[in-house]
Amino acid sequence: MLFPRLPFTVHCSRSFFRETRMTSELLTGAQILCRTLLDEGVDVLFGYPGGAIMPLYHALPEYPELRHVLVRHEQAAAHAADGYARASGRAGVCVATSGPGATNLVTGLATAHMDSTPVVAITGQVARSMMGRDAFQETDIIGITQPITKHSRLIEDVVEIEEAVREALYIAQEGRPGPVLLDVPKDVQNQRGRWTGGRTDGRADRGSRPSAGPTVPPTAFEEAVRLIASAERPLIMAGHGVVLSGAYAELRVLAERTGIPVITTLLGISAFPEAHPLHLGMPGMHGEVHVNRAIQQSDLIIGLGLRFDDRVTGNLAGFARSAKLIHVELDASEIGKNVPVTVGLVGDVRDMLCRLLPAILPRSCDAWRQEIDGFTRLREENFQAGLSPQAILDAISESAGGDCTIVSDVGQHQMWVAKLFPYQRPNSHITSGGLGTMGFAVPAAMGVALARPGEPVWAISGDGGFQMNMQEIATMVQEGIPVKMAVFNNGYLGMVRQWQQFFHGRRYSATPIWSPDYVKLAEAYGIAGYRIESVDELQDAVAAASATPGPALLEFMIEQEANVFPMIPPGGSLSEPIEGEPAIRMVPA
Ligand SMILES: Cc1ncc(C[n+]2csc(CCOP(=O)(O)OP(=O)(O)O)c2C)c(N)n1
Repeated sequence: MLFPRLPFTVHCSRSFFRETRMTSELLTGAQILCRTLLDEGVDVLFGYPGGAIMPLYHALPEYPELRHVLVRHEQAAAHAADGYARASGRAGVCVATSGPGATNLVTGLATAHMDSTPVVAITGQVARSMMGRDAFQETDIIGITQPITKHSRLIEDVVEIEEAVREALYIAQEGRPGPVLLDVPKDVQNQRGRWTGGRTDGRADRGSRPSAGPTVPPTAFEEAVRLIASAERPLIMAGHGVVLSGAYAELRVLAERTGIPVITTLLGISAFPEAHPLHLGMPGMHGEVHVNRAIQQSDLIIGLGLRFDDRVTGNLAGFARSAKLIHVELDASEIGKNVPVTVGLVGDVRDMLCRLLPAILPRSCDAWRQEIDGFTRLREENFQAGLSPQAILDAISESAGGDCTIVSDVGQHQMWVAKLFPYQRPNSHITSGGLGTMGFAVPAAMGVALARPGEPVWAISGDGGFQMNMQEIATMVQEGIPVKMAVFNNGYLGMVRQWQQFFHGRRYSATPIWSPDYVKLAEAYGIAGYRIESVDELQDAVAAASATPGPALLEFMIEQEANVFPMIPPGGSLSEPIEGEPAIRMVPA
């Protein structure tokens, strides 16, 4: 498919801009910003221009190696930077103007904060002389984002820029990653200064993730080894920290040497091969019954890089009451925050496993595994024969030879995607876990696609979440980003409808949702569009979309009132799963 030609490419001659760059001795703050980003290895910015960030946009054409992706909404810029970061392991960078541009980033920054993703946001600010006067498009974005950033900084003079950019990238990626915001007043972007080109701090290159945390006493390792050797019903719970530290091989060695079954949390999915005989599945609110039951009967949980949040534990008072806990976690403040620990190992998961593994002796857990095999395994059987999520996900996996990245949105489809897709490669499942941000999938998938060029990337959304950021199709067309977008259309805000069905007497208040004709929508954007209504059409449509070189949109007409089972009711214990619609009951206000 041909992408539309863009008029602006003919307006700027790159050689002209290069010349300007080489001859000027003193650079503007905006030029220093671009140079430093490049020097730190940044190759793509997701952004949207406006008054207070115009000097940066004026400088950008001089740095063609710094690709700028013009999104259609700043929220998408933050999610795209987040997706880029999750897929590459390196910070993603987004740019916005002051005021509404900056505030549009907020949801994306909160999403990155909750899921520990390294994102650097650069916002324009009104000129220093105008600050504090309620100037046009002035907003206190540092104040607004303070609770949802790891670090933020107002740059008050051009001399700070170079060091501030290096520091921002370092802080975003160092230790437990997170978002960082740099607010740059317009006149500082225009101020002239010198670019030193030197890494003054001697810190590690961009992309590395030095481990933090206090020294772990050897006795803690000894205790962990002893517990692992003697437990009768041990489990490994692998979280996002395994992905962030890249501890795939170490996790596998630990599991295979000991025979300990592995559970993967929503953000831990694809940290361990889905089809591995030791893989049990996902725990928590929508976790499989046998997984939650194993947790409840376990005598030792080895938690690797996870927070034990409420969606995983259910009611804390009833969580894994017979289990001791070894908690391996980079962020010391997570140890003991939700669940009492027996041994806390504070450090990067991979580093900690590398230190632990030499002392771990082979053992087996055959009796325990047989016991778990005997637990009920509930499948998604509430789907009538037809276009089930399983069939759709199998077709997608098959079309990519089992090797693609799935970026999911939030809702029922997210749970199906988490539980039913046969993930084969590490870090191939990307979703907004902590904040549960609808509208995440489409823009985040753009970032993933740029971080993994040439690899198949699918964004899977519900009809609600897709409509929150579907404007980004235009970005994909303009930039030639070949994401395949799947919409699971059930005509409802499905997950909320399910709660209404279960806990609000089937009062479907504001959950039926109308959709446009997605095939025509695709056509309007000049991309391939498919509506799939039956299983018979599935293989051909998915294969055709996969073979399309550019973006494609597929609408899957799924059953309208199917539910995600099993489900632990909010506030309930993991021991009390709902496996069908409960007797009608209302949630107290
Ligand atoms: C931005 C945002 N607004 C509201 C919610 C609350 N919420 C969670 S799931 C959901 C329904 C999602 O519906 P849809 O996108 O159609 O997916 P489905 O559940 O049908 O698969 C809603 C409204 C949210 N998570 N994020």
